[in-house]
Amino acid sequence: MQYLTLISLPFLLFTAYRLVNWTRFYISARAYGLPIILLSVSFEDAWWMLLRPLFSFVPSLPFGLGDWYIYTTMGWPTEDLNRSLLRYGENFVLCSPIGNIIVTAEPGVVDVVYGNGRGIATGVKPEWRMPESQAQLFAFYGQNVSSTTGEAWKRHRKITSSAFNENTMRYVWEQADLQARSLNTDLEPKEEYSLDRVRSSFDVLAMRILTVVGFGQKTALTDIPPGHKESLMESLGFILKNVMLTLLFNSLSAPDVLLPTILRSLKRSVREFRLYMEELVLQHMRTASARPQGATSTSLLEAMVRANEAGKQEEKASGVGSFLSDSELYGNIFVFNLAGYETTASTFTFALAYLAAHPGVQRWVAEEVDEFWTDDLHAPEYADTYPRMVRSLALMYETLRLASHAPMFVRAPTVPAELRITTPWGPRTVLVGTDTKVGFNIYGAHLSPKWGEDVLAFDPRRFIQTGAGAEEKLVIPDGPLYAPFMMGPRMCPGKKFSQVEFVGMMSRVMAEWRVEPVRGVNEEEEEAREKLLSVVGDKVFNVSAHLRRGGDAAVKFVWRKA
Ligand code: HEM
Ligand SMILES: *[C@@H]1O[C@H](CO)[C@@H](O)[C@H](O)[C@H]1NC(C)=O
Ligand SMILES: *[C@@H]1O[C@H](CO)[C@@H](O)[C@H](O)[C@H]1NC(C)=O
Ligand SMILES: *[C@@H]1O[C@H](CO)[C@@H](O)[C@H](O)[C@H]1NC(C)=O
Ligand SMILES: CC(=O)N[C@H]1CO[C@H](CO)[C@@H](O)[C@@H]1O
Repeated sequence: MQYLTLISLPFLLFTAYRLVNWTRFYISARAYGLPIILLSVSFEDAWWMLLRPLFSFVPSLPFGLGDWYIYTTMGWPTEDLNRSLLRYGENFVLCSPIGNIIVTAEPGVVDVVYGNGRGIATGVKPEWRMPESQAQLFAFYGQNVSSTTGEAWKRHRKITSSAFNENTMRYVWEQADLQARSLNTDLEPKEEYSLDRVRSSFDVLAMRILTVVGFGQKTALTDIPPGHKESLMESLGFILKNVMLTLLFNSLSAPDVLLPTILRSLKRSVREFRLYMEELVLQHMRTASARPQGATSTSLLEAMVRANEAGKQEEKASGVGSFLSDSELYGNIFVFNLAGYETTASTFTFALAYLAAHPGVQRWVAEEVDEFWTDDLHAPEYADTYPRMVRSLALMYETLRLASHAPMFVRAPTVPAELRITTPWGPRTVLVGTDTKVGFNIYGAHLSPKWGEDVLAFDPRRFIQTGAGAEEKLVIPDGPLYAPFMMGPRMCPGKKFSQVEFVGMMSRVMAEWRVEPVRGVNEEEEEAREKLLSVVGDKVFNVSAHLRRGGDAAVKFVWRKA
């Protein structure tokens, strides 16, 4: 009996402490005048994230007893879709023992919090920052543009922005076409491709594009040079495929023999990739000083190293200049790969599935492609063509509206901030303390009735405006909020990179292939489309948006030139 007490004492203390916290946060949540969802655990509880899968039965409990479960993961909007928006409105509070999160899909609120930090505060201008805990997730190979906040972040952003220039974009464009052309020999026209298989094919292509543009074509990505055990592509591929494991376990210092095989391989890949980055940065630093000032860079890495060297010179000359340390450079290269890999490949898979289910839209996109993609062996010129591919880009916009990749990103004010917010009882101004966070319900915004009657339909044409001379322009409709790359100073720096990649790759695929749903025995075309759409609609967040049942529906590729 006494032993039992001893064992349960820490547990009781922990529970009591949490209850005190929870009560305190509930009282402050009441002051907001918003609907409150009580959560006994939060996705910020690391221990809960390990236990969570064991509780997957909870949502099926009767009487809505399990409704809270969905909100205990950072990627909840991906599964929730329009539900919370319709049930609680554009703003509500998630109240847990860790703290309060005001969840919003209200355009004005998102604009203040994520946009530019305007807000009527108490004398000091509040800045809405990403909390350290979320930022530090990315600080894996060294601090970097997504792991830092405040002044340090500005220094990172300045150097990294220099990498995403028009010269790089042309490189992305050509690589996207080249990689998509490799499908001409890889795809088997008679075969069925499950959506899972489509995803892994495009994962490979997206990774090739990222590594070639990231490190430069002259680097042999698949060779194993002396001193290495894996190729650059192998080590990076392994890390990215197991990114969650990497983030969680890389710092584990147990001897290798004690680790399970997967963690041992992971440690090896992490070591290898670091070595590659060290070598490449060194190599680029040497060439940076040798090459003339105006010469164009041939990779993201080279562009960053050169901006960095220029920053160092400035520092020497005038005492002020911003540059990054070597480890910070690695950190940024790694985060480009991390942030750019799954997002683009996944968007591509969703887009192809939607096109297969909507042959009319597919013909409409192909019409535009056929006008420009007339050469079997080369992409048309980037600068002339890319801005005119508005239908392909609208296809990407619509795909990202229905299948966004962002989890609930949060921000917290640096000083208590007043926020004008709409409650079920009308608009009011609330004071948001520094221990409260605001999170963006991206699916709520993208699937809001503000988009109109056809909000749930897949229709890229909603982003196209036709002018008097029949010229088409990409326009985001007025009224609803659309922000798949977020907004404001911290918005995705890879936005254009991914758009150019998507349009380049999609255009080549559409120029050569038609994609159709696979029909089961005795299945009507309409049934096959419905089935495809129901599989595409069932998403779950796991680093990016994934299909829960991607093996249950398939497409086939029909060679258009046959
Ligand atoms: C469909 C493709 C993509 C989508 C939907 C997407 C979306 C996003 C979103 C929502 C964020 C968070 C912004 C915030 O916290 O406010 C982000 C950050 C970021 N993205 Fe992307 N992204 C995509 C592709 C890419 C690509 C291709 C790259 C690089 C080549 C990239 C690099 C980054 C980086 C470095 C950050 C962190 C920036 C910072 O914290 O300052 N992304 N992205
Ligand atoms: C109680 O709240 C504080 C924040 O005010 C938080 O740092 C702490 O982790 C919470 N305690 C527990 C047990 O969750
Ligand atoms: C919300 O989404 C569901 C399916 O996800 C749909 O059936 C329903 O009509 C939507 N409601 C509104 C108001 O858009
Ligand atoms: C997320 O993906 C990883 C690797 O792709 C997989 O091992 C893991 O089981 C997935 N997690 C969930 C919750 O689906
Ligand atoms: C400004 C900053 O945070 N710099 C860090 C960069 O990363 C290295 C290694 O992780 C740290 O030692 C620096 O402090």
